[in-house]
Amino acid sequence: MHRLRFIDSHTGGEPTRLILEGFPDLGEGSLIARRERLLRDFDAWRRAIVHEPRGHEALVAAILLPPERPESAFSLIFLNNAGALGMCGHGLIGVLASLGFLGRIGPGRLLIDTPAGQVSAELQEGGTVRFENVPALLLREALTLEVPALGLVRGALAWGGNGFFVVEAHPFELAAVPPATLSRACLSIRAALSGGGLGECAGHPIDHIELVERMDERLYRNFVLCPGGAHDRSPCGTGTSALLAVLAMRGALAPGETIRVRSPYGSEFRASYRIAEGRLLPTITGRAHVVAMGELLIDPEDPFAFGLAATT
Ligand code: PYC
Repeated sequence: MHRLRFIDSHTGGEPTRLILEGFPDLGEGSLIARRERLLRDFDAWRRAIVHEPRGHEALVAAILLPPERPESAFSLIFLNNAGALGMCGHGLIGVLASLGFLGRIGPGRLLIDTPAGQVSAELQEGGTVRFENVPALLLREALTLEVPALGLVRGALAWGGNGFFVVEAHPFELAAVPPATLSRACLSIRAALSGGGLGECAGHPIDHIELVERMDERLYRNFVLCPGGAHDRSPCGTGTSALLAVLAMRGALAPGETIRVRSPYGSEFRASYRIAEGRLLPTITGRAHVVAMGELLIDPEDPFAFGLAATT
């Protein structure tokens, strides 16, 4: 029997499962090399953790690893139902709240390595976490796509630790449309994007679709479809970072100004950015709650030990 020690949290409704102990050794090398090794040699473990019967489509797992850089406290590799992420904002907030709950970290700024780069994060009162993300980038401005059954949608390709098509012109009032309808629309947008050869831009996979609606001058609502077909229950930290890059390049938000971004379930992140050495550095603040902890048991005799194939 394999045993994995875990702690679960949610950040504005989006779940994070932090794996503390028991994951197979990923060996030496960069975090990107270790993430590749994980997906090549230990993908069954990802499925065991994330998929049914232990997980579900929206779950993001974070594997806690030793730091890659000497000044960092630890490293994280984020896994979802489709593979691995570059960074995960809601996941990082969940990880810090969970480590705080366990007494393994206290208040104060920590540096953390992720495959997308080094981030800094600070645990505040009551599970609130503020982090400065990897640099966000606008990859392609003013992209208009013809999408079957939706018509023309317009947006921009941007990077916030993952690749996003940030769609600002679309036919939806986001709060009035059920998530299943928005998910179907995002799948059509993603198909049109890859059909147009835009599934990747400047070496970055564009595998998240983010519908955005401006509610007032400093408040946005979003809906993010993740690579495995689940939608983010939180306002999506990397998606909010990508949105900041779009707003900054358009001159719609100055450094230091704060916006709020609201998820389909009403949870919010606060977001702003600074410019350092020509790079746009997003700061995101959100809150997580711990919901469970214990051991995942993986019985090699169990036909579904490594996840239901139907959810892969
Ligand atoms: O918060 O960055 C995020 C995120 C990415 C995918 C799901 N959540």
